[in-house]
Amino acid sequence: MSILVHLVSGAPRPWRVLLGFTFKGVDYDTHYLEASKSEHKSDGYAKLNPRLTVPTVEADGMILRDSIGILAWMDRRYPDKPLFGKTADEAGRIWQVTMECNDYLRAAMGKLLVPILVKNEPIPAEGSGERILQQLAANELLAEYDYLENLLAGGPYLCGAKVSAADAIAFPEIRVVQRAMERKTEHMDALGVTELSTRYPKIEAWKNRIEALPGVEKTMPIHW
Ligand SMILES: N[C@@H](CCC(=O)N[C@@H](CS)C(=O)NCC(=O)O)C(=O)O
Repeated sequence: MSILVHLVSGAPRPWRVLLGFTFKGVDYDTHYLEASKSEHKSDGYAKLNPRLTVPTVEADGMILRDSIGILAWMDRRYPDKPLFGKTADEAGRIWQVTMECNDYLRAAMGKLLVPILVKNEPIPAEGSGERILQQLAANELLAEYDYLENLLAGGPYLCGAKVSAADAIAFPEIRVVQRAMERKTEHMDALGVTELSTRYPKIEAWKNRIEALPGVEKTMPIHW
């Protein structure tokens, strides 16, 4: 089967899909769209994905356009190395953490980093409304880090001994936060988002563990 993933470099949701294929050892091709040129808003792309979002996956005539839907599809299509577990209990646990990372980690990360990393806004003045909002977003993100650090007390991956869909959802978010810390150090420091690698040693070890898995290097954003 030939698999083509349409994506934007560094966008977390398509990155999930690349990681899913990678964890399973399934080959895929990529088609990078330039968000700065609105290539994902073109008429041609709209035919594939009327929501004009990434990812979209084409697989032998099948077109899929939701990252979690695509992970669920690939788990049935390629049942080896399941992403959503084998037993009912495993599936329940993995879906729960997957959706928590999708709903809470993703939201906290977006709220904090869109102004800083995407809109390139300066550090807001101390006491300003914007500064208070960014501080609240930073606190939300750190609460999600606390949660993940606790989860990782239970095993090398978020849902235990084996890599799962939950790791595919969380990893891109955590890597983008690291990117923000490297590129916007002063801004992140001002909000108290500092030294995450020493404050959260289990998350740091997990991140390195995922990065060391075969094929993960190929999933990294091409513009980084
Ligand atoms: N529910 C969809 C959401 C896809 C989505 O919003 N992707 C973002 C990138 S991470 C996107 O395409 N943003 C561009 C835009 O909305 O213009 C999924 O999980 O695949």
